[in-house]
Amino acid sequence: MSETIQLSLAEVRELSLNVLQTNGYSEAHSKAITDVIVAGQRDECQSHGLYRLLVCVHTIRNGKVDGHAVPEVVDQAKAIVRVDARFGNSLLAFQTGLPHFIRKARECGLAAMAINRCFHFSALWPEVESLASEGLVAMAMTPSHAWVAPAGGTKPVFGTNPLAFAWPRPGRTPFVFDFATSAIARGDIELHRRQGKALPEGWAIDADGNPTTDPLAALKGAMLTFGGHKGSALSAMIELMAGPLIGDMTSAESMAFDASAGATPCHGELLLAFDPTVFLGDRASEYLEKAESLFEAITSQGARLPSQRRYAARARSDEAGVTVPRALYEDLLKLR
Ligand code: NDP
Ligand code: PYC
Repeated sequence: MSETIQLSLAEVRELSLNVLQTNGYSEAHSKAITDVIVAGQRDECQSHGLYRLLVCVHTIRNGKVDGHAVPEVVDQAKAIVRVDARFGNSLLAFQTGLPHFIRKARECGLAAMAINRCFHFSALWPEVESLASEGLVAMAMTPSHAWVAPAGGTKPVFGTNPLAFAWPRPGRTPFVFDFATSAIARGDIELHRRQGKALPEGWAIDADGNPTTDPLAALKGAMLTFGGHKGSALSAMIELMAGPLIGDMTSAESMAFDASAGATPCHGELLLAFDPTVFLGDRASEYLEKAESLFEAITSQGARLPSQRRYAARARSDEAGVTVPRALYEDLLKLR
């Protein structure tokens, strides 16, 4: 029997909705989560596609997330919208705040959206990509659980703390990057463990502070930041900006709040949006066109843009569906 199974995107959607609703997520939360799970699987982001349903179910079965929470929008300031997720998942809170956030960015030229008290499991690129589709330049960042040691240290302090950026390219898919400030997302280490595969060197240390390629030892020890002290500093910035600045938990506080339940991290998220038409007025399209020479200088020498792999995967999946590990599919069927 093949170790993988082929599913259409409609089948992925139906499976996700079924698993989430059966396990107690409201219709609104199930739809918001499913949109992002389907997008992750479609774009072959394995650590944040269907696999995440296992974590969503574990989180609600542990009584952590409120599967029926209704997010509340607070008009914090002229350029700041706050969304209180009320201990629900972040994605419905994002969707709820989005129209207010876009309106403020268009009125003020730049705006921030702070999402508070949310359980957050998802990739950030769908969020910044949706802002770029509105013609906005966007950034997003969030802490997670304290799994990552600072450069030069051995004890976890930071989360895997992703940072995402999107730049709109009229007539083309936007320039988007989205990465953990750890060497790799935690989800990828978990996938290596599920598949019994060794980790590449440089991702993690064991509980005694020694380098390890064993995923289990890494999960019990600490992950490392990408780029040594540079990733470490960026990770600290994300802790501060998407933690204390918006009145929410750091990764260490999220970990303490979890109390060893192994649930999705609970904390805040900060998003920023910039409207080029306010910065530049009627020169906006001229300068967006000028920006294209940067992308041309990258791709013309054979280097690729971030998200190029994802967009290619998207085109393939839209045409032919997705390939899913059979073991994961069978684990998910048990959750319906
Ligand atoms: P990766 O290291 O796989 O990729 C990060 C980025 O780098 C992507 O934009 C990718 O584009 C780009 N990239 C990769 N290789 C190249 C290359 N050779 N040239 C140019 N660009 C390249 O991601 P991570 O493991 O760090 O993160 C994966 C996901 O996990 C992210 O979406 C992140 O948001 C999510 N995450 C979420 C967390 C949360 O708390 N919610 C915590 C941590 C991570 P492409 O996709 O096209 O390959
Ligand atoms: O993969 O690092 C990760 C992660 C943490 C929270 C959601 N994803």
